[in-house]
Amino acid sequence: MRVDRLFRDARLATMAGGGPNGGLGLIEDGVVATEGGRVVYVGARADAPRLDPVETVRCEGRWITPGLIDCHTHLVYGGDRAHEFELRLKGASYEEIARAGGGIVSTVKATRSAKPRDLVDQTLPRLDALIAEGVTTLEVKSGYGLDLETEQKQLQVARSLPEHRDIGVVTTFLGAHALPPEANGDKQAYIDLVCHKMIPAIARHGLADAVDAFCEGIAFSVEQTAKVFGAAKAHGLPVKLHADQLSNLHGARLAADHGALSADHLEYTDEAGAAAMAKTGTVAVLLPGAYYFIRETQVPPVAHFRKHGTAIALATDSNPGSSPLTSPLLTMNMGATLFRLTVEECLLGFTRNAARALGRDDIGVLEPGRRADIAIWSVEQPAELVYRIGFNPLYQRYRGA
Ligand code: DI6
Ligand code: FE
Repeated sequence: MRVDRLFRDARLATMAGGGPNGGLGLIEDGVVATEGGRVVYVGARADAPRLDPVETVRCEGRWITPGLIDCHTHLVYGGDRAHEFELRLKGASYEEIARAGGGIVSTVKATRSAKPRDLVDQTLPRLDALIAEGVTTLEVKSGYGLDLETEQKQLQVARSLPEHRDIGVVTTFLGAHALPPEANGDKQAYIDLVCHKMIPAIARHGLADAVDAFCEGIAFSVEQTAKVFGAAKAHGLPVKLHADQLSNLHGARLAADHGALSADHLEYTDEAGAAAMAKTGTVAVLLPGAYYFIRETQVPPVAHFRKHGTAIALATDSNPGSSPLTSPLLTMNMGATLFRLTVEECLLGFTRNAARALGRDDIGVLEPGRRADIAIWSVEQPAELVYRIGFNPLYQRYRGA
């Protein structure tokens, strides 16, 4: 069989098979053959058909995984919040900072005033950090515009990133992230704007692959979130949710009831929420970077996810306020150390289950027919990808067509 590229002398973690949170699909002395940007063969060298490659990549015993998928980021925004971080370290409270014009509103201001080109320039170093650790697809949320024009600008910038780097981008509209200052505290009116003006326009222009909301005391209620989900569905867009991050508003159940692709954060989710998610196949996206950075102490209910078979994914949640993190490898280490996830759960969380959280069945697993998105690692065993802190063993990264 003639193929574009043959990866040989490799050890493979294909991520195929197993239950919702198990099954790395390990193959010793494996090969991967790709043609037209897709995987055409993956398996043991001994079982492979005769392959006639244009290019051969000798992996010298290194490990191959699918390219990593960061399924929850807020990567595109203006400005930064380092100064606010300094103030917090000196004892300022979140409220004091917000009253002094800081917090999420300062990022909204900086994002509104940035030209698209400036946003691209500010985003690329963060994107490069992800790419350097093997990321081949990422999700980017809006939510720092909070008006139609800026939300569209954020999504357009996110959609343009593949013009600058070899990366796959999935976009999510997060208009219901926070209340903009001009709403003068009227959450209901702002949610009406999101539902009746923003979602229809964003759907019409094809700018988002999904719709997300922040359901929380400091953000939007269950009823307001349900309205956003209704509008998303009316425009054919799947939904996701920032749920139960700071308190249990039963966001996990709400997400499951709406057939959401994922519910994310979930520190305060209860067993009923975890069970409801398992039933609808809603993925639990855990974000240890935010847990760490805001010094949360409530751990997400991992035992309940395991018991009910709720698929677990992991992501950086890269954002300027609660998770200024651009390292999937450190995120996996945090998932293991802080949430006691297993090595399998961490690796599946950045591959197969991350793909599910984005509703994608063409990435996240190495198997025939899927995209040839591949990361090659200079490690002796997959556990090293989770075990090390601040060390990057990526050898090569490939993206299919
Ligand atoms: N949850 C968070 O932790 C961030 N957004 C969200 O929905 C906070 C974002 C920020 O402070 O900029
Ligand atoms: Fe987030």
